[in-house]
Order: sequence, then structure tokens, then C-alpha cells
Amino acid sequence: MADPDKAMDDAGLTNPRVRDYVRHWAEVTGADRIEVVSAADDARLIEEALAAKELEPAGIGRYYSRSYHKDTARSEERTIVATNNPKDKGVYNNWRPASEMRPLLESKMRGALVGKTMYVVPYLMAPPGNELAPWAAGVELTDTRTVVLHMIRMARVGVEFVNDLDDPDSFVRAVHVTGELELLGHGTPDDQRYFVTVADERTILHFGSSYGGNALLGKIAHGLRQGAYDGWDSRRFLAEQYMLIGIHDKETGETYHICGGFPSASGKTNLAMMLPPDALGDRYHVSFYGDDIAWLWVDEESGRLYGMNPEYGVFGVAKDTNETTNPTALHSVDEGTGAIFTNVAYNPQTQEVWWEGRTPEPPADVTGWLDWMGAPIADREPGDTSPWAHPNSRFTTTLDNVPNIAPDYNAASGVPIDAIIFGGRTRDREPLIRAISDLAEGVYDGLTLGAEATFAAEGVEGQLRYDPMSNRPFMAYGEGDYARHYLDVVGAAKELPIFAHVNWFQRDPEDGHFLWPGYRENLRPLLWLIQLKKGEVTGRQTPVGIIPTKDELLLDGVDITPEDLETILSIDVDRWKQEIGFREEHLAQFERMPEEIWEAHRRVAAALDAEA
Ligand code: GTP
Ligand code: SPV
Ligand code: MN
Repeated sequence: MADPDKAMDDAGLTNPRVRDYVRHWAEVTGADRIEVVSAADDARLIEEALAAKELEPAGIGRYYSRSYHKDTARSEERTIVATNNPKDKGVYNNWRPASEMRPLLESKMRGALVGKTMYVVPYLMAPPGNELAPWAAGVELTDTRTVVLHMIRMARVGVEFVNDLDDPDSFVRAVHVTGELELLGHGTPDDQRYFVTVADERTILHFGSSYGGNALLGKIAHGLRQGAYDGWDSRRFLAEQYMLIGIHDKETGETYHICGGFPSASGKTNLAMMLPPDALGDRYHVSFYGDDIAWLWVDEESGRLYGMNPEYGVFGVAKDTNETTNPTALHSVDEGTGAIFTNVAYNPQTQEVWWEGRTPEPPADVTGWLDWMGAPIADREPGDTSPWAHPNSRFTTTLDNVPNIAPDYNAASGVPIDAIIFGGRTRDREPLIRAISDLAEGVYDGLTLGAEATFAAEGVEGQLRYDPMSNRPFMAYGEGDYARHYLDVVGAAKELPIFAHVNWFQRDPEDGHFLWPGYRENLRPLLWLIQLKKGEVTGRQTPVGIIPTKDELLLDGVDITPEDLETILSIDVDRWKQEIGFREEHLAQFERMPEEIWEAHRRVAAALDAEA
């Protein structure tokens, strides 16, 4: 058995409540060794991981890791929010009683670290000194060194973040145990994996994975699920799966801040890292604040809605990242950045990495190349077209490496929010952008955000998978209560942000090509939105919001046909009427949905009827 007190003394971990917690879990798990981690330990941990073959070198100062082949993504079915109050049950949060989940998880974790090291990772999910910092401290306990290395890149890590809390008990207890991955029955009726947030006890208990949001508990479990619950419980803030950017106009000197939610793998990181199109680069600059999570609150002094990114790094989708789509992302993982690639293809002889879309064709000389599972490409059967990299393969890098990082990303104050946008992968119906200035209609629009399911869905033809505010997998409490809280937080601001719905993914029904070139060009509709808010353009009112006229969009240098442009700037009233019926069913599932939301729904439906 380890000596927790000695390990904590040596590391200068003084918070007495954290010490109790570490002692408790050292005893439950039976860990042989305890190691308290700070960011300064990174270089040593990297060396240890290389020596143990948990990481392999990917050029100088970059690393490669491979996960167990059934452990490659966040698991929604196995994710549970538990509390002591059955009223917290929602449609999406997989609610279970805390009294059932806590003992179950303790039993799975009991004795699981015999012979192993338990790493103690104190962290902060906020810029230091931010007014939401009291909800942002946590201590992850994990059995996996690569998880520690990811946490150091994705969160602010060190004992200083928990030693001097105003209330020494106000940290999230986040316990991660990997388990025997081969024996967990992935996807069978006897699946052993449980990813539980006991939200009203501020405790996260994740068992059965060492991948991404299942294992880096600061990110999604704390930053989204626990944060959302705390924000509601305190009535103070929202925790959302949003990117957050600044758009700087070099001509006027003004900067605007936009945040927004797109479901997983729908373009948040790409938007946040956007390099303006060449034709607009002299005038505008886009700065990165965050690409996956934003916490929003009303600043008392100015009365404005503010936002900050609780994270300290990027866990980005590798697929299709290249010099054309996203040069910024490539530079954020240059040699020397300490970036870690997971589940991409790897060549141990040359230490190169590759993924689908990195170059138009895979490397012609396949000598040495291994696919994401470690199988040599050279051994493939002729005609085997399975991808070299896993579709959810990722890169992990800290914010300091992001070339367009905002100079004030670490400022305690956060930034004022001018606009909130929603968007998903929608192959028809949704125009390029439609703006909404009414609060209830904006929140209604977020609640009815739909996106193409990225896996087999039992959906009705023409119906999307709804993903309210892109938070469906992270919903911590009832959806009606969530809508109420959203209206209350944003509605308390003296100056309302403008809302908008965007869609970069409309396709031609015949040949399937994307009608809008997307990526860097996405700046154009956002500039229009800011102009609209400032009253510089008026757009065209439709039943579902204001859409730009062709002349209002800055289109110089865009590669798009007049027909495609026409399509993405128009509303298909019949398709929208059909959609309204689906929305009615969608909203009716939720208890305590505020009347304002239903009124907004009826207003939009009536406006569409009037159009016919
Ligand atoms: P999570 O990290 O899972 O929350 O995803 P995300 O929302 O940050 O998505 P990301 O920016 O990583 O993009 C996901 C995929 O969509 C990548 O393969 C991108 O190349 C692709 N993508 C992003 N923006 C666009 C766009 O404007 N047009 C098209 N066609 N594809 C895009
Ligand atoms: C997402 O899936 O939305 C992510 C990746 O951002 S993970 O952290 O694995 O959830
Ligand atoms: Mn995400």
C-alpha cells in the first residue's frame, strides 16, 4: 500500500479536504504508489511514457499514442448523471439515483489499483481569478500516465489550484479507473463501463475507458456536465459545448466576440482556428478563445453577458485537417509543441503521422506505415479501403501553441459576448445563416438544433437527431429547467447578444457536393451578423429569421455558383412546415418547458403558415 501522506507532503499539497479525499481513494483502490502531479512534471512523465512505450516519438517534441481498439470515442449510452433528487431526471441525462450509482462505482473501483500508481492531478477549469473559479477547481485521480499527460495539456494543472481555496471543500472529486479494457464487454448486454457524474455531490466516477472525454475528467465531465449542474444550482452561469472567438476589425479597431454550439465533430475547432480568407485578411483577424467549452454569466458591473473558456488546450479532430482547410491547426501541432496524436496512422521508421484528408492521397510509399490499430499497411489485402486513421482520431495541444490564440485568453475577466450562434450538419433546409434578435426565439432555435446523426439512427426520414444547444450528450438536469435557466441567465443581460443559426453543410441533392465552401469562408456570414447587429445592414426578414441578401455578404474571392448561392440564401417553406411538426413532438417530451419557448414556437409556425 502507498503512503498518501508522504506523497502529498512531498508535493506540497496542503488542502486538508483534498488530503482526506486522496486518502479515501488510495484505500478503496489499493494503489501501490501515489504521485501528485503538477504541469512542471511534464518532461519527466513524457520520458517515462516513452520508455514504457505508452507513447512513441512523432518527430521532435511530438508524440503518438494508440488506444484500445474498442475504446476510441465518448460513450453516450454508458454515461449517467446521478443525483439525490428524482426531479433532476431529464430526457437525455440518463438519470439514476446517487444512492445506486455511488456504491456500484465504488465496488468496480475497489482494489483496481493494486500494483499500480494512482496519479493525483489537481486542476482548474477557468482562467485564474475568474469569477466562476470557485466552481472550477477539481482533483482527478487516475491510473493512466497518458491521461495525466493529456490533462496537463487540456487543463491548468498544479497543487496551487487547490491549496488555497476559500472553501477547502469546494473542489470536484473526479475519479478515473481504466479497468481491464479487454474484459469490459463493450457494447454487449453485460457492458461494465460506467461514466457517472454524481452532480449534487460534485463527484465524477468514470470506469472503463482511457479515451478522451471518458478519461480526461476536467474537460467534459466537469467542464460541461458538472459545470452545467453547478451553474443552475447556483443560478449564476451556463456551461455550454461552445467555441468562443474574437473578430478584430483592424480598420475600426473594434473587436467582437462570438460564441456558439455545434454538435460534436461539426466544426467548432475549425471555426475557432479560422484564418480569414485571403481577400479579407488585411482587414480582419480571428482570435481563438476556446473551441469546445464556454461558461457564460452576466458581469455585474457592466451588466453584459460574458464568456470564458475553462480549458487550457485543444482536443481536435484530425480528419480532413490540412493546409487548405485549417493551416492554423497544423501549426498548433508543429514539432516542438509537445502535441500528442491519438489513433492516427503512424510510421515508426520515419516517425511521421498521417490521417484521412491530411493529403489528398495517402503516402505512396507504404514502407513502415501502420494503421491506427498498429497493423502494417503493406500487409493489407488488395482493395482494402478501410481508413488508415480512426475517424475520431485526435490531436492534443495546449492553447499556447495555437497560432491565433487571443492575447488575453488567460485574463480573469473573460470577454463580453456579442452573438451566440448554433449550427449543425444539415444537408438541406437550413440556410447559410439566419439571425434572430428575440431572446425566446433564439433559445427556441438552440433547443431545436438538429444535426445529421453520425451513426445509425432510428430517425424518421427527413428528421434529424435533435441536439439542444449541442448539449444533448452533456445535459445534466431536466431540459425544461435548462431552458428556464438559459432564459434567466442571458435575459439578465442589459444588452442582449444577437442569435443566429448557421449551416456550412448544405449539399446538392443530386451529387452531394457542399454548396458552401466552408472553413475560412465562414468568416463572411459572421461579419454580416455583426453588421446586422450594428444596424449597418438590414437583411431580409423570413418566418425563421433574417437572412442576408446577396449584396450584403462580402463575397469577393468565394468559389460558389450563383445557383448554389441562391439555395443557401433561401427558405424552403414546405420543408420548414414539416420541420415545425417534428419540433412540436421534440419539445413536448420535456417537462416544465417555459411558456415563452412554446410562444416562440407558435409565432414561428404562424409566420410560416402566413407565408403560404
Ligand atoms: P468536437 O471536438 O467533437 O466537439 O468537434 P468540433 O465541433 O470541434 O468539430 P471540428 O472543427 O473538429 O470539425 C469536425 C469535422 O468537420 C472535421 O473533419 C472538419 O474537417 C469538418 N469541418 C469543419 N468545418 C467545416 C466546414 O466549414 N465545411 C465542411 N465541409 N467541413 C467542415
Ligand atoms: C466531443 O466529442 O464533443 C469532444 C471530444 O469534444 S471528447 O472530449 O472525447 O468528448
Ligand atoms: Mn466537443
